Amino acid sequence: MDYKRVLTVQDISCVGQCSLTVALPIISACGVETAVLPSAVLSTHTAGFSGFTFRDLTEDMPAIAAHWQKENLAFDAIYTGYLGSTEQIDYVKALFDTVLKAGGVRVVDPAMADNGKLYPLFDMAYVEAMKGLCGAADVVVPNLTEACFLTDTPYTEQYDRAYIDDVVAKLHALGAKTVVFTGVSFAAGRTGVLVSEDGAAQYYEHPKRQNSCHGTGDIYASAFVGALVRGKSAVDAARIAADYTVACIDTTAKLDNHWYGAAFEPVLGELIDLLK
Ligand code: PXL
Repeated sequence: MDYKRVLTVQDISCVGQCSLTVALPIISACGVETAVLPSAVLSTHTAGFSGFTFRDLTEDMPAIAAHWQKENLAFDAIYTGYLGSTEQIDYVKALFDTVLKAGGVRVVDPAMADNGKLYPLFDMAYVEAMKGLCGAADVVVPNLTEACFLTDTPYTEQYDRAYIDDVVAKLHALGAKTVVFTGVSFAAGRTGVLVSEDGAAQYYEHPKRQNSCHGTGDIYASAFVGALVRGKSAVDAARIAADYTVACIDTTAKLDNHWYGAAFEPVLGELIDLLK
């Protein structure tokens, strides 16, 4: 039986339906063993709650990695998301060299910004370090804001295909082999994902929902990783993740006042079906 093991490195937001509380169930539902390395522990995510706690786990990382090496533990893929510090990025890069199996895949979601702005705890030093991590990745999964920060491109919501192609070329120039660019919209009411690899780009368009939910970037990247590790191509995994994310947004729209995240659990069965 083909049974793969992924390591995901991102924070635990205890409440908020993002990062590890999303990645662990989604990748597991894809039939893939999911090991975790928490980058930080927060009482909630940082988008909309105030007064959240934050414990940076950078100091624990070298000993955890050393133990895994001693135990000869290795992973078929490493997927990174929201990290706890700029210093931590070097430890994460080292994991690519020490605990990734030969031929294993490195997926970096530079989860640090949205809607033209960095998330509250990040600064430009973090952006600079994230450029290096993206350069070491096989696949990067940025949204438009993250892609702009990573490529020093002015952020705008009024753009054309030439603007997107230029940003994609700059992301490849950082070193990323495959770019899975989310939330790319060329027409009102439509959005989509552009996958660029091996010199060719494919665009998968789907309806843009009125309700935007927090945490959909993490849902998307987690479903993408699960599908990729299950053997789908990057383009097919990008489509599956998009269809699943839209289903999560639609499920959330039926709820009253569920503002802090997306209800991804009721439609996990749809993701499993999409993988068949
Ligand atoms: O969804 C990305 C994310 C992850 N983790 C934390 C966050 C956010 C976005 O705001 O605050 C702690």
